[in-house]
Amino acid sequence: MKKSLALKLIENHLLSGTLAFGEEVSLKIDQTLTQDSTGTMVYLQLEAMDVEEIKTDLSVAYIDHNMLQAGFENPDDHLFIQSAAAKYGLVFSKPGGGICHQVHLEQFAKPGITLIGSDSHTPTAGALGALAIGAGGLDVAVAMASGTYTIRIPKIYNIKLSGSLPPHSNGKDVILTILGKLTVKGGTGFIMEYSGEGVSSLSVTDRATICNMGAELGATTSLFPSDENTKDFLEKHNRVEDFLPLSADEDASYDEVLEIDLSKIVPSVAKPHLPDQFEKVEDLPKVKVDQVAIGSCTNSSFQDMMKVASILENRKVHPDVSLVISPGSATILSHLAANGALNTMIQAGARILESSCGPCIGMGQAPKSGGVSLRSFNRNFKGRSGTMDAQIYIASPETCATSAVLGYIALPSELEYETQIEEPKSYNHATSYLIPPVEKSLRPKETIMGPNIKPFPIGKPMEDGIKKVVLFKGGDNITTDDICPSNAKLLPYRSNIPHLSNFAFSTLIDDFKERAENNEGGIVVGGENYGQGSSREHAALLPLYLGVKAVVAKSFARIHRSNLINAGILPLVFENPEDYDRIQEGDLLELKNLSSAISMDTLEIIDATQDFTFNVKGNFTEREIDVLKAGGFLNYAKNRK
Ligand code: MIC
Ligand code: SF4
Repeated sequence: MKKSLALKLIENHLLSGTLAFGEEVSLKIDQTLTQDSTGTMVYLQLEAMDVEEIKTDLSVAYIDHNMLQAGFENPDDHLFIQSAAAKYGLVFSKPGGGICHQVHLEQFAKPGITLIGSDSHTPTAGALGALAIGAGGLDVAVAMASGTYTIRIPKIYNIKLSGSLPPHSNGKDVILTILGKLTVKGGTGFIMEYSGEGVSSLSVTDRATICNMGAELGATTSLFPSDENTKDFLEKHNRVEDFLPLSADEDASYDEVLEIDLSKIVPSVAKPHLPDQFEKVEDLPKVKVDQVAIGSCTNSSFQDMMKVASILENRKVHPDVSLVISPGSATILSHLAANGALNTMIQAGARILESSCGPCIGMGQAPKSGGVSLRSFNRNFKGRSGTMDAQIYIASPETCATSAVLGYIALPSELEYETQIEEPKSYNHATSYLIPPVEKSLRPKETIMGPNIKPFPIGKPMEDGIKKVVLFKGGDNITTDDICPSNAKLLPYRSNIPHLSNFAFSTLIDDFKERAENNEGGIVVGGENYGQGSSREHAALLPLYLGVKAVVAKSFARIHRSNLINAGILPLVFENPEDYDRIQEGDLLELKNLSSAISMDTLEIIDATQDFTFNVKGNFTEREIDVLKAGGFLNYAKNRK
């Protein structure tokens, strides 16, 4: 069989299982990454599993999300992670070093490797031909402990590129176009594999933006071939020895194909409040902007920053606009400082933020009430900016910078600027932010835990039946930001589940915790694509802590489904989506004989309030059944010792 690149990489790392769609396989994992907002859980879990040594070639612990240090909580988390990095022999990337995905691309990711990260945008490294998958914290902890990751082989979606990008378009416009066509659930169950003669016209930077936002399609990962541009990128980052040419077999077979002519890609936006709300900038009515934010793991590369500087050169930010810029890594920031671009930005009136996630995760720079904010980021979920009624648009850095000058969402071609950026021949990596693994004999035995770090909840073995009330019924595309909101006030509590549980579902309802407490736990009902967005396992741990036993939805986002199972919560899918309409909040639902029913094709649920029954599907693998029966992965792992 002619193979796609994705299948070749899976085959190269296959430890057990069959190379066929839907099969559960175990893969060898070469690298892992964590960031601080999910990382504290990863390291608490490593501790709980009594892991002594990690099995990967390289694991990096980044600090890039929680950077405000408004109280002791964040710095305590940073120190805990640093101490865990020392204990387990990881590379530690200090606060200020940059956003995990950008730094990993620059310094560590390589063609042909496998990488698992506790962040949904880990697939950014697919730009270099790495098989890079975002996962819940526990799965990353297990990957570090065992050097393996278990996954069901996804289908492969081929995005066939022809032509080349026009000068005012960015990789961002390509992925916004794809999102407009396929929607935020169009990639669910797929690896997006790019091919075609158009690939060679895209820099690794543009490829990284495209792979990054594959997460917004719900895809397992995204992947580009490794070619001359890959070699050039690695050469400039002083590690050409990591180059390995990689591509799919000619005439490889794919499950789906979408053809994109790059020469037709024009500057575009995603309108509020989802990344698939595509519109060409030329078709937008005049939208006045209050704030423009440029950066994030999607679009904060050297080239992006230089285009922004070129647009701002000898111009001023519009008096009614606040422009904030966060370069993706200390390496980029240092180059901008050395070549004068930083000065250009400052002279134009931009506010320069440190190299971190910042406003992308609501850590500061919330827009004014009802304000319009245009961002070069990847997610525009309602409330994520920190202002519930703000209108967030997403676009390329070029569109953002032009709009910051003109005061409304504008086409980059409205201003003259340098569209061809010359990169440094050799990047001067800001390695002072990276602490290499501590030598084995010198590794500390203990980690350092501040008072804000609370133990995480552990599930109880599954009972034979569930009889619980529907605590909340939500619609389609509920995000993990809805289930566990993140903003400057809450992010410092990522290692404190009891505190965070007060805010479960709080972007949607005010009293979820109260409902859960009054009913001694319960069941949640959702529509399509339940749990899309972030990989944060907190979106499973808060419900676990509050006694949620099952989530019944029309469909689930991949990472969240795994996180629910790891937490011992049943993710069940309506067999007949119309039953969703019948169920009401407050209904008492009953699942009987669960120990045997869980292995069946379909399970029956009785709605005792309305007196009818309906079927749901679990579609669990053997391993998932064992994890659920044990009451979550940690119990399962303990039982197996
Ligand atoms: C995000 O973009 O939502 C985050 C913050 O990076 C998350 C991880 C988190 O919730 O900490 C992600 O994408 O996985
Ligand atoms: Fe950070 Fe935003 Fe990227 Fe998430 S999407 S890793 S918050 S920059």
